[in-house]
Amino acid sequence: MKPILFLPVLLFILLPCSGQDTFSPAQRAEWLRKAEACKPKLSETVKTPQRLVSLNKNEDAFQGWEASAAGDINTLYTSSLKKQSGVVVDFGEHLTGHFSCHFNLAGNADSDAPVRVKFTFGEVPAELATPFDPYPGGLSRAWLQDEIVTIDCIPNSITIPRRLSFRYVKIELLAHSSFDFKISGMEVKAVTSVTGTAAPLAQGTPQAIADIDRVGLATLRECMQTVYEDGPKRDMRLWIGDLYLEALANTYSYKNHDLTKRCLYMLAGLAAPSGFLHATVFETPKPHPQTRQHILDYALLWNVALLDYLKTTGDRETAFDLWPVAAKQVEVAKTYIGDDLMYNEKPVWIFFDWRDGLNKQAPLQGLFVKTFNDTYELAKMLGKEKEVADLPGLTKKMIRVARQNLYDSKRGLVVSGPNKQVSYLSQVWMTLGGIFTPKEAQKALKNAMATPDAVYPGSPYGTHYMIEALIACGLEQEAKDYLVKYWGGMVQKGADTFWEVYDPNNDFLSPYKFFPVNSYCHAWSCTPVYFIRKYPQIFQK
Ligand code: RAM
Repeated sequence: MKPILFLPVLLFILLPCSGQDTFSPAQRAEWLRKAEACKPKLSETVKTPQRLVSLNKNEDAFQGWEASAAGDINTLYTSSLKKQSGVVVDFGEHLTGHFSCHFNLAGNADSDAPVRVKFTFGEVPAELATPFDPYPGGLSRAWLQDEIVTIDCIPNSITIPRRLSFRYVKIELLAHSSFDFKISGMEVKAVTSVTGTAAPLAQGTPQAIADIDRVGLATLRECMQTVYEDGPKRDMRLWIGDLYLEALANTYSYKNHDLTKRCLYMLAGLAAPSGFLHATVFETPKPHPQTRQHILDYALLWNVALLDYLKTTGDRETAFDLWPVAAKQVEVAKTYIGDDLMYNEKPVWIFFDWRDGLNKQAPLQGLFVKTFNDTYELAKMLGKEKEVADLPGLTKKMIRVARQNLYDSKRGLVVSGPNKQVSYLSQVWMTLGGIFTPKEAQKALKNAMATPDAVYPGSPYGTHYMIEALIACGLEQEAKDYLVKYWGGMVQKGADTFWEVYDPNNDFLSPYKFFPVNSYCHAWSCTPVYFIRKYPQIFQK
């Protein structure tokens, strides 16, 4: 009898340690079903090339290369391709979609051998002018969009199997026989899930702002596919950090709230057995996570995004449904907090920005507090506050500890980590976490900006939160100036869509050791759309 009596007790003890799932299979299946039900249809628009361009070295151009007009597309279409190998075609705007073209005979010789053509698709000019090999990058070489096609017999039409993301395409002949042939009919079936159009800005909006808004809208449109992708060239997938910022911009522009809902559900359905959300998930062949890929700050931001979704849409059903996931992220967060109520150094990826050497201690403390406050607010809206009754007390203590340990009141800013690093993002997250008073926040942000060796954001992602913090503490003019200088800087350097990484002082900055593999249409950089439209009194005058 004894073993039988003991079995349930034993199971109860063993299961949580042996990988028992936090969420039931039925619950996960339901979340994924709801994600699928919100899957948008992609619209397809046929786009054709606008002109030929030549790539010229120019030290003043972005990354040292510019594309200048080099003739009509018909010049290419009407004469032999054999004399034009290396030609660069400009579609005139950033496109995401499927490329096809025709090959026709020119002259009276028959096609007697295969022709091999290399197409290189680029989002920015330098991508086409920089040799890819030997490849020094840290990510797969296959992200780069050079595609070799062999055409056995001409006439023929080809379609590149991959979905591509580009404005320019370089065409090089790798092998051919003596017969002559021409290329023609190049087109892209451009795809996006955006349906509506964004409202026009107020009359009299400064041109610099209108330009930034236009490029931001194009960036968002390109990234809104069947999920909020991070970048249509790379990584073509859903990341929590990108989702949150795209959702903000979408709220003030295209208003496709179902896409936000889909992404929140998909991430929930694919959380790890521990309940910890994966930082990134894939849609195909069926939705699955990048297993064990967690980013602590991203998991916390999912809660922030859910609260924002509820406030935006009033969709209580979804928020109720997903509440257990939000509650779980708080529990996960607590495992990274030590007895001293600061990050306990337990290993995990903490992101906040692409900037080498950025110390994350202070930013994380600020985000812990912000997330706990936001989660409590969410709980109250859903009548769930009893489940997280400890949060108000905990955040109070964490604020006190942050002020004691990180705030250098003499210098008027917070420092982070053992070397007491001064960074913009430390002040930013103390501001967003409500750890500073607005006055202290103003002083800290100004002080950081006035400190020559302070670590400043290296990507539009980090810069987004900088603008948010400047606005939050009332530094509206500074927010506007910063936004215009930073995103306007990209516009001036020729951006059709905003970039993954941008440091005004270094065009070649790359987290992947090779700038051509950076993404030049990156979701998290679209947020001027949100700022400009949410705060017309700051930006539209
Ligand atoms: C980059 C991705 C994505 C981002 C992660 C952290 O590799 O492009 O945008 O969320 O890093």
